[in-house]
Amino acid sequence: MSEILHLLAQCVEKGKTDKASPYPPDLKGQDGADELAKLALENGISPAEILDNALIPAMAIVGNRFSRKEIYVPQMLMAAKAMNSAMKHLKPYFLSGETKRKGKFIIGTVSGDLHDIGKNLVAMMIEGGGWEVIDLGVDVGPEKFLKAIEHNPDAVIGLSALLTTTMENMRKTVIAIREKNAGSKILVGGAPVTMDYCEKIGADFYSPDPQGAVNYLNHLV
Ligand code: B1M
Repeated sequence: MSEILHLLAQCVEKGKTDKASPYPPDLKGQDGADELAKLALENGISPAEILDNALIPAMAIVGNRFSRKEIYVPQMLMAAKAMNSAMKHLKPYFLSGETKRKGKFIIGTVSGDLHDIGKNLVAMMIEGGGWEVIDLGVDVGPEKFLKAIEHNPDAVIGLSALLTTTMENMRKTVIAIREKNAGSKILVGGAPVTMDYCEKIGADFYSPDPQGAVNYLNHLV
């Protein structure tokens, strides 16, 4: 791997967004993900190579550390922030269609539920895993999911719920999606959700954490 990609991966792993960022202290004053992604493109490294050989593997390392409880939400958010500062240089290439992504992922927190911290982490990790993410936000009713699926029929759907009371809305959303789009793949998650519940409501997969969600999506392509 080129030295630039190696340094870029290290910045994402450690959450170093740009040169001005004082975090982490051991990289203070050094280029961050922002400058290194720009430098990589200037050196002729393709956006796909930057994504596949630096950003995705670095985010996978971060996701696995989070799953093993070796790091916590703040470190993961810093890593995602660093990845986003690199992604802003790559996005124009993906949006122009010059570079392909693995697929589309529609995510939202189900209706009645305003919790979005976990949902945002999942969205960031999946975007970091090379997918285009369509984030519908919080308190998303079945109709809004169906509209998004209508525009993106091949997308994988992700439902998040943090309240025992809104788990019922997750079930209703799965039923509504199944009625209109029987073939859609539906991933569910959130603190009160379990694999048992996932099976009971007819969703395809449950992941307790973002990395499991990324692994599931990757196994579909
Ligand atoms: Co609320 N809240 N909250 N809350 N809140 C909980 C969830 C609660 C457990 C606190 C408690 O009582 N101990 C409790 C739920 C009890 C229950 O039903 N079992 C609760 C309650 C009761 C409420 C209110 C009803 C309180 C009230 O008003 N009386 C109210 C409801 C509002 C509503 O949604 N309609 C409410 C409001 C709020 C705030 C707005 C103040 C705020 C949310 C801010 C926000 O999200 N922007 C809030 C918060 C912050 C929490 C706690 C403290 C933290 C949740 C969180 O962000 N965790 C929470 C208690 C706790 O967990 N300690 C609590 C960190 C986050 C990274 O974890 O979201 O679990 P989590 O996501 C994980 C995994 O679950 C997974 O990956 C993430 C990373 O590992 N995951 C997925 C999540 N979605 C996934 C989707 C996937 C795959 C994996 O695939 C699609």
